[in-house]
This record gives sequence, C-alpha cells and structure tokens, in this order.
Amino acid sequence: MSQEMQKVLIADDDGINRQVLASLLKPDYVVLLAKTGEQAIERAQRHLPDLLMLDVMMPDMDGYEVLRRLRADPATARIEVIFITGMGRPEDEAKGLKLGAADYITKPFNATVVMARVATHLQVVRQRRLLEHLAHMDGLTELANRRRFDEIYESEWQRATRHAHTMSVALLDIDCFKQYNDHYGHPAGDRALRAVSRVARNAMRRPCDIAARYGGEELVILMPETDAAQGLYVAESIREAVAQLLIPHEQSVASPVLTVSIGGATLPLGEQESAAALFEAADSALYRAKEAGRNRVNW
Ligand code: GH3
Ligand code: MG
Ligand code: MG
Ligand code: MG
Repeated sequence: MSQEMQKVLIADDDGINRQVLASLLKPDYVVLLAKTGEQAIERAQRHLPDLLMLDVMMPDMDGYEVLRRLRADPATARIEVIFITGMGRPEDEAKGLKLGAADYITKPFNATVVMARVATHLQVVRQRRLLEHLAHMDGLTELANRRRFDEIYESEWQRATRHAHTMSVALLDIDCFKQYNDHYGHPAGDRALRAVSRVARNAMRRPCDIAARYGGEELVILMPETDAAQGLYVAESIREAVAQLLIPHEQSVASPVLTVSIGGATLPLGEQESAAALFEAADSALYRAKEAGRNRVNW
C-alpha cells in the first residue's frame, strides 16, 4: 500500500486555534479546515480524513453532536476523532471518550504533546488499514478473497434489488487445471493462476466492478449496474485474453493453450430472486460451458 500523506481535518470555530493547529500539522499531513459543525460533517463525508481534530464548543452544533452524526453514517463511522477543547472537566472528557473519540486534549495545549498524540493515532490508523487490506486479500492472486467478496456481494445485492437495478455475476474456472498441475507442476500452476487473475483484474472497467478468488482455481466477477450484454462482453474479453496469454497446456482437452470457462447470470432473473439464486444461475451457466466443451462463455 502506498505511503501517501495522511489527511487531518481540523474543526474549530476559532480562527486562531485552526491556524495554530494547522501550522503544527502541515509539514507532515494534508490539512483540511472546517469552521462549523456542519462544515466538519460535510468535509468529513467528502474527504474521508484519517483523523478529525474536533473542537467541542461551536455555535451551530457542538463537537459531541458532530461525532454522533459521523458515527451514525457508515461512510464516516470509523474516522478517528481527537477532541481538542477548552472543556476540561473530567465529565466532559468522559463523555467524549464514551462517544468513541480516540483521545481528548484540553486547551491550552502543548504543541509537542499534541504532535506526539496525533502521530500515535495516525500510526494506529495506518496499521489498521494495512491489516484490513490484508484480511480482504487473497495472498496468491492478490485479488479480493472470498470473505471480502461475500460482504460486497451481499451489499450490492441489497442495493440492486432495492433500486430494481440490473447486476451481473460471472464465475470463471480454469479448464483442465488438475492436468496442468500434474503435468507442469504446482508452482507453474500457481503462476498460471496468477496470470489469469491479472487478466480478470485488468478487465474490470469501473471501481465498483470486482474480481475475487472464490476458491481454488475459481474466480468470481461482480459487475453492478451491468446488463447481460455488457457482462457477456466483459466475460468474453477475459476468456479471449487468457487464451492470448498462450500458456502451453498439452494435456487440455479444450485447447493447446491454457483456457478458462465462464458462466454468468444477470438480474432480474425472471424467477424467484435471491442472492443465492443469482449465484447458482451463474454456476449452472458455468457447468453448461464446461459440458459444451470448455474455453467458452455461457450466460
Ligand atoms: P475442469 O476443466 O472441469 O474445471 O477441470 P479441472 O481439472 O480444472 O477441475 P477440478 O476442479 O477437478 O480441479 C481443479 C484443480 O485446481 C485441482 C487443484 O489441484 C487445482 N488448484 C486449485 N487451487 C490451486 C492453487 O492455488 N494452485 C494450483 N497450482 N492449483 C490449484
Ligand atoms: Mg470553539
Ligand atoms: Mg474448479
Ligand atoms: Mg477447473
């Protein structure tokens, strides 16, 4: 993962406070500013900062309320928050921490201490992101793993059915891969699987399209807002690109080079609809592609 500069949003109604904090943080972080509670929420939603330095007393909305609202929105719920405030009573601090703030700093503050605390919290944020990334990724193919796919599939399914939108899912399975391993060896099989995964990843056209390793040598491709014709087009381009890798496969019944079969299905199904039914429809389409001779797409 890239080590790009982390973003800190400073929300304080006092211009001097904003300036002092900003000048402390600017050398090390991308600094964003908000003058009101409303602005803090709007900027947090728009920029998704890694950390929010939040004043408590602001005329339009106090910092506690800002934090409550950020926590209530899944998009901003996990932004790290440090209160930085003149409200120094222990009950104020306890309230802020109970709402989920990572830290509570009272004014007047010591610049060195603030910098140290900010650095510590941002380090934790960085490590958490890295762990999340690793937990979602398949180590061999560097595609999303099954767990990640299941999460995304569920939420995209909900979204598609709520808005009556179309959505396509495709299952890809390498042809005669057992023979490939037997003949060329498991390390060569791993390399081939990685090459096929790269092709699938490169075929994703939009940020919401996702290719994941479903298991073994099976990949799954989820394409929200994609009808059958478009899905078929993507699947066909993947099938073609894999064949064009020209990875020799002497033992394949389908072709002299390594190939894949792909089965797809699209919402609406026109029958009983469920996330499982859509997936099963893609799986049956894959089965038919295999039956029909492999190295083909079936929708
Ligand atoms: P078909 O064309 O019907 O799909 O035949 P197949 O041989 O590909 O199907 P089968 O499901 O019988 O075998 C899948 C093989 O994929 C078995 C297993 O050795 C291999 N495989 C699964 N995961 C990996 C992996 O991570 N690395 C390697 N090298 N091989 C794998
Ligand atoms: Mg204030
Ligand atoms: Mg298989
Ligand atoms: Mg196979």
